[in-house]
Amino acid sequence: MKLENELKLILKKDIKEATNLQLYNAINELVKKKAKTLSRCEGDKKLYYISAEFLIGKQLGKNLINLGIYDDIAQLLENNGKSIADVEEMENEPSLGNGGLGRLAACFLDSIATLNLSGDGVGLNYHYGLFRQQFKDNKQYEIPDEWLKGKNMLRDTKVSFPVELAGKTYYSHMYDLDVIGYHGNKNTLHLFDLDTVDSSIITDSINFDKTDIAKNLTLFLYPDDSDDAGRKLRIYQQYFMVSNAAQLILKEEKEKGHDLKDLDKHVAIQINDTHPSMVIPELIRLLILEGIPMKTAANIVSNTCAYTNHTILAEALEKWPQDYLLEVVPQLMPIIEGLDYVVNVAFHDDKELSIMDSENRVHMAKMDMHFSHSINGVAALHTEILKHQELKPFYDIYSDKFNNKTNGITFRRWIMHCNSELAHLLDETIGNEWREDESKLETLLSHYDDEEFLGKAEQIKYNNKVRFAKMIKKTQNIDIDPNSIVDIQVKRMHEYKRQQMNALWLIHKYLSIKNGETPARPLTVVFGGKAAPAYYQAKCVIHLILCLQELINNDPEVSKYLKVVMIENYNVSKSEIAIPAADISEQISLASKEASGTGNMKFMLNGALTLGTLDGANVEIKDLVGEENIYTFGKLSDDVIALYNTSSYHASEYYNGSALIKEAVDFITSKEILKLGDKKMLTDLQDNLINKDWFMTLLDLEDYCRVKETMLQDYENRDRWKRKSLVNIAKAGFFSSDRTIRDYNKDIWHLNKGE
Ligand code: 26V
Repeated sequence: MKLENELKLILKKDIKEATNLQLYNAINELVKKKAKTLSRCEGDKKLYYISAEFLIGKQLGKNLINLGIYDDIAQLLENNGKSIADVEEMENEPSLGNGGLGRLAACFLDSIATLNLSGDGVGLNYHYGLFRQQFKDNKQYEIPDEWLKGKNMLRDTKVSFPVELAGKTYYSHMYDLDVIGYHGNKNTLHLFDLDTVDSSIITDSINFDKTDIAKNLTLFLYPDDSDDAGRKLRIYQQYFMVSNAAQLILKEEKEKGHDLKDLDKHVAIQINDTHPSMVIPELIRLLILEGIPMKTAANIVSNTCAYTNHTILAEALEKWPQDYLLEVVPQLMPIIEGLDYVVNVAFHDDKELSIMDSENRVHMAKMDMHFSHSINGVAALHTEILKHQELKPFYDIYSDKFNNKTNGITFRRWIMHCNSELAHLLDETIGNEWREDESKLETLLSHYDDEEFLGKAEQIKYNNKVRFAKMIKKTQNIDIDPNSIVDIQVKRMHEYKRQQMNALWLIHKYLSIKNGETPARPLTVVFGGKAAPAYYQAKCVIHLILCLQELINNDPEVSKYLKVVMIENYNVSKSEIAIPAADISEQISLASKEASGTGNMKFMLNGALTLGTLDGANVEIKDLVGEENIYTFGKLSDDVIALYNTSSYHASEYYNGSALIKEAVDFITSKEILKLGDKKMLTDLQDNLINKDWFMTLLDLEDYCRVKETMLQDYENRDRWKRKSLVNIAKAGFFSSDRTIRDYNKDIWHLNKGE
């Protein structure tokens, strides 16, 4: 049947007559109908990717692309006076993740299905995803984001498992989401939920009774873990997730008639950071209940499970107090103690290797490393730091288990959907094979001097700036000039990511314009990102940026040349509008601290040039594009690690030793800023920079200012800049998550025999 007729049949009216919401619901039904006809991805082995976060973003556009009908539907709507973008806007955004880790899981599911590998995701169906961020008085406020209201893509299933929490049995409810591969078959994302969850326990903002498990278990994504009740709830959530996962896996294995002793031959489990680590003792426990001896069970599980580390920040490595585990999951403690005993016997009570420490805390990552067959970092530098620094004692005993899997992004969302104009220009220029085979992007290099391509790409960048400017005008009523250079730093707010360094540069720039040094071309500096509700320092940085936004945009002398935008409630959909508009991609973390970054890859693919430290995957970007097509600055990771090891970094020396630094830091509490902001927050931020500065902002500030200035000057050589941009696009193929997933499969999962 023709698409038009199919759609009308569901709509029961003319497309012209339908509202955008009716169209959204109808097209959504059409997607579900088409997904039903797809085959499941099959293989010799099945992967279960367990993750507490799947930051899947809006589904409609991506599904239409993967079904190969996006352009047809867009045309059909246009012929009827409607716009696909307006219809896509009707979908509630599922914010089931915090940032990079959750978004990576979503990109991976897309690639696993696209490569026709059999692999399902397993996670939780949070009723409220990450909070919605609102700005008032130049501060962040958090409000609940009820993404499940209205129609959505979830499929109700009858599947339910009993899960024991603190001695009480709860019955789960599984919801499924189709994961449609690009021009391919489908897998499933299983999200577990509890029917008794009740949003009436929310008091104000995102606060709620953290002790009422029946009502709060899957209510929110990672509730604030700054107090004990919050931390305990995280254990409840994690166990609920992995117990369901383990039961689902064993059920499917039994249904296939497989012997559970052969689990590792039929199943691969990827543990996404330590949040799902309890799947190891839980599976062992269930196998023991099936009559398999503990030692054999532990071996089977080790051969099945693989662990991915996503951070070297010590505070982010989970350690659970034994008391909490005894209270919430008493059935697991004997298993964990047994595993700890095995480790202690094998390694002669070496405390560095023990799962339990002297304060009776259970180190989840250590359990993962002992009882899985693969340990991977997420970028080359990150894996090296894990091997030789953070996890060295484990690398010494398990060197064979360590491997690197540099992150990637799905090109379906991060160019085909968010920048369809550029995608079509690529088709026109190098053919459309790059859509199935990312390595073909490199053929764009032969168009290095192709003025027609360069001109068209420049025009598309301009169009994307216009689209971005419209969004900012509509949502925040700020005017930005599409002829300006657009410089963007979007990511979670964290001191190690150093948004504060960019803000200090902004002050420096503001003061120099005030001083009569006017730039050659206007500049728009864009920030976006949420701070964890309990993360005070990050909130102070947001506060400073919002004060600067108010000061600079309202200064008639300066705003001709410089505009500041802090995007409110930055999320996946807003990133899809922002990233294609960028000229400059800010990736300025303190070297050694950003495990990989994935935003850096999205900007590169969309033709922005990176301004960054040699951290995470920036190192690999540099290796691919060459020194002349990236702007790097700052101390190297080895220097930074040495500074930490010798405690020899003192921010005050940098503050006192540089007029530029002193002037910028002092301005944080200038009368101009204090007029707009909260004295305590601004003073605390300033004090912290001068007296603590744990993530060494002042160390790199001068070099950052120098290189950023060079970059802005270089922008004026348009011919060269456009070519640099071309090289970035051409070399981005390596960062396709299809490549990453092929590597996981080849080295870790082996989902098909002979592969
Ligand atoms: C978690 C926490 C939790 C408590 C306190 C501070 C803190 C700091 C960082 C984190 C992040 C945990 C893991 C994570 O999201 N890592 C990100 O994973 C991305 C995908 O691999 C990677 O690109 C990012 O560089 C990495 O930060």
